[in-house]
Amino acid sequence: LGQTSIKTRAAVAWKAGAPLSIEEVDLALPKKGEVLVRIVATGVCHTDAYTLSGDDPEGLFPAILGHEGGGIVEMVGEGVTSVAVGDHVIPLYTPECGQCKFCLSGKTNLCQAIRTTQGKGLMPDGTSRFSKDGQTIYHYMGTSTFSEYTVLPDIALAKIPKQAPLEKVCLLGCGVTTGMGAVTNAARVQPGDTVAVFGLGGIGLSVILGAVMAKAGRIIAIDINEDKFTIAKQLGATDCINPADYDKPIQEVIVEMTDGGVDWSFECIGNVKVMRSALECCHKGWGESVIIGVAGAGQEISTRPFQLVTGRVWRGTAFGGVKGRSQLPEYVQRYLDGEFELDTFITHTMGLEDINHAFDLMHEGKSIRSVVHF
Ligand code: NAD
Ligand code: AHE
Ligand code: ZN
Ligand code: ZN
Repeated sequence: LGQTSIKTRAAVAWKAGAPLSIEEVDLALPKKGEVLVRIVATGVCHTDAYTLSGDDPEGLFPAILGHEGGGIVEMVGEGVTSVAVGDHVIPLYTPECGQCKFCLSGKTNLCQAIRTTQGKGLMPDGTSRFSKDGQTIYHYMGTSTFSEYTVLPDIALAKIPKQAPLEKVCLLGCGVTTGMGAVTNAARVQPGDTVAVFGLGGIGLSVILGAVMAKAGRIIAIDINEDKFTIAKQLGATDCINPADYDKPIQEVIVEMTDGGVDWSFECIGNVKVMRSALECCHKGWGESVIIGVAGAGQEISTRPFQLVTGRVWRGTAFGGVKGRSQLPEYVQRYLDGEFELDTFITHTMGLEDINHAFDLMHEGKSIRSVVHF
């Protein structure tokens, strides 16, 4: 009684470039409008590695990373009515307040209700719930799923069916939804369309999954790591190519392969040079390129404006354009209905104590997704 905080086991990023440190930290109980969630499982996304590397201009330390989780509501703060203790939830780094200009626009999933404080590693009231020996530890992407317990605003929780296995559908908290959503929301892939996918990690492979569901005619998968081609083909890629095998720019190769270019391309790496190739492999007059990859601080994209003058379109997307609270539960239901599977993406599982291994596997190109079980 009168308790104001709990202890939780978490992987702490004390500084850029250093391994995460598994320790017990303090977590203040949820305040007004907030919810305490027990994370059951979390995927490790390249964006976690990107921020840990120090390349993220918004990166803050010390922080508890992680944004691809699944969990169970343990306690609700004052005024919370949208979720209750025992509900199964997916944390949302793109929340949905339903009331801001962005939510009401009908044009975007980028709710801005709490974006400013979220980018500062803080809860909407401007403070952190995490600390260790009195020192503040920052939240990350509003989710901090690399902690057994975490606190989120209720607008950042999607309530999902209890029969959905959290250790699988956690991937819908970022990677798989991002790729699938990009195909239908950012692009509008039509039956028979030709698609190019640059980068065959969790995101690119999910784009392939989405493109197959959209009945794309040809799906060209591009990676410098040919080990990724097996799963890409298994998911439905029709052509797998390695830019290192050609002595000319990969965009020229693709334009020749496709009688003028692709209808849609997706950059799923975060490499600004590849972003250019992805744009320039698009068909003159109508081809559109979607940027999904996140590039490091100071990086900029470039191309000849002529590429756009002649009808190619450059666009981008976060979380596949999916509105978390109103639309993510449908993705979970589609998974439960057997429309797609997630096991192909989960190449490794481990306990929290081995989370640094997940980062090693990612950097070595050996994993698609590692899922950490608490
Ligand atoms: P990943 O590390 O699992 O996969 C990246 C893939 O790109 C790897 O297979 C790698 O071999 C390949 N690659 C690297 N350099 C390449 C090159 N020059 N040419 C061809 N292939 C190359 O990463 P991921 O988790 O799939 O994430 C991919 C990107 O998407 C990251 O930048 C991540 O931050 C970003 N992301 C964005 C969103 C969003 O909402 N926009 C969501 C999730 C992830
Ligand atoms: N902090 C980076 C931007 C990182 C970024 O673009 N994140 C994506 C999600 S990546 C998930 O794996 C996103 O949601 N972007 C929209 C937003 O509001 O952050 C930087 O460059 O500052
Ligand atoms: Zn992610
Ligand atoms: Zn909003």
